[in-house]
Amino acid sequence: MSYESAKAQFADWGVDAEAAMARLATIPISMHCWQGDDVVGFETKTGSSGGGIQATGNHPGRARTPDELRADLEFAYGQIPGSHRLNLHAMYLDTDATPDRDEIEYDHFAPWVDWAKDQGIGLDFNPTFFAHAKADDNLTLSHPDQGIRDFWVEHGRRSREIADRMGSELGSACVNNIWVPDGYKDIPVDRIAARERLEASLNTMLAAAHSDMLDAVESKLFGIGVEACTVGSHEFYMGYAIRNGTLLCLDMGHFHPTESVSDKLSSIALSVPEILLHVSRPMRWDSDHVILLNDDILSMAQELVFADLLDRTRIGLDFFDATISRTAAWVIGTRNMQKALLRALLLPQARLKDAETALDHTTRLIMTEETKDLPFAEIWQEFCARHDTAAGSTLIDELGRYQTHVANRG
Ligand code: RNT
Ligand code: ZN
Repeated sequence: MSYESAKAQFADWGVDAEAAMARLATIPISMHCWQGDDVVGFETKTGSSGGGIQATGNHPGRARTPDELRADLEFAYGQIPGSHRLNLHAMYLDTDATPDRDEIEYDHFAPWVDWAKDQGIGLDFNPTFFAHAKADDNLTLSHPDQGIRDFWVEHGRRSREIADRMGSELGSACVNNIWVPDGYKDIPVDRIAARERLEASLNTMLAAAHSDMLDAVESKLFGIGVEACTVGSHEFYMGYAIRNGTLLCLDMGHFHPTESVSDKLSSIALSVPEILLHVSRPMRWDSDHVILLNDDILSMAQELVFADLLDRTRIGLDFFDATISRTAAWVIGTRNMQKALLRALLLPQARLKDAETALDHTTRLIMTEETKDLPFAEIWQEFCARHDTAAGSTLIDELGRYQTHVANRG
């Protein structure tokens, strides 16, 4: 089928395929640097990620240096149509210096900013509160020891300064997302004290006003090793974000598996100005599998479009699979997020809403089911062609060639 006849089929439903593609091209997806190297980072020390998160697998080709990671990212961006950002973690500094986490400065990240300018992309940032000796107890900002809390507060304070400078250098506000692993393996007896400490640390960390960065806070249900209690729970951060005007980050792997994260968007949007997403695919736990074009992602995209939340939601990704080509993982996952958004933009939204308002649930069901047969693939292929990116089986060759090229990395 040609693009023109596909476009005509959408027009029969009152949908403008050109407008959908034009909108999709403006939605940046913030690709996470950590899929490229299994969440290891470029600090001099070695160690596991810790904090209850883990990349499993040993596929060849892991990026070992900032230059390798940037080369991989450039390749991946070349296979992804539309608009891009990069989400960096503080452990991905690019410098010969060896600062501890409480000593990081903008200069340690300046090469990333120069590169982002060349690429014409925006940057987002994250303080790294794991994979460090002072986080070995899985307690950081809520640690009972004031000295440890101060260390992490300083790390977070500096991260905000770095994010702010990145935002001003690039002319695009940098989201600085705070996730801490803090929690208890077994049942704590003073939960409120831990939460009061986390709150006080956050308040100190966030005290300075910055104009080119946005603060986000990320909740979690549980992690490996912190089964009994997560200090930064959903309720904790929902309240914190509302009271302090920060973004709330929803990671799709951070809720009970039967909860629908897409259903939360419209409720949360009534109370917080902006939302950050970590689009992910949990399998039985927060396993961070590469996102598929499945119902969870499609509903997420549909909520963003139908509830008109695209302008106040930052779409970030959070998955890491070390058993497959890491560049392919980025490309497949990011394209799936875009495909889901395109599908949502191609639905007859007004007619669906009219049927629901009229309590005509029969027509609503006919429409949701019949529109599943529309030729979404042709519009996606046209979008890829207009952005000079491969689609369909040619993508296999592109991704395979690059993987062969990086497979001999040690
Ligand atoms: C951990 C959180 C967090 C991390 C990244 C690396 O469960 O999802 O967002 O995955 O910061
Ligand atoms: Zn996350």
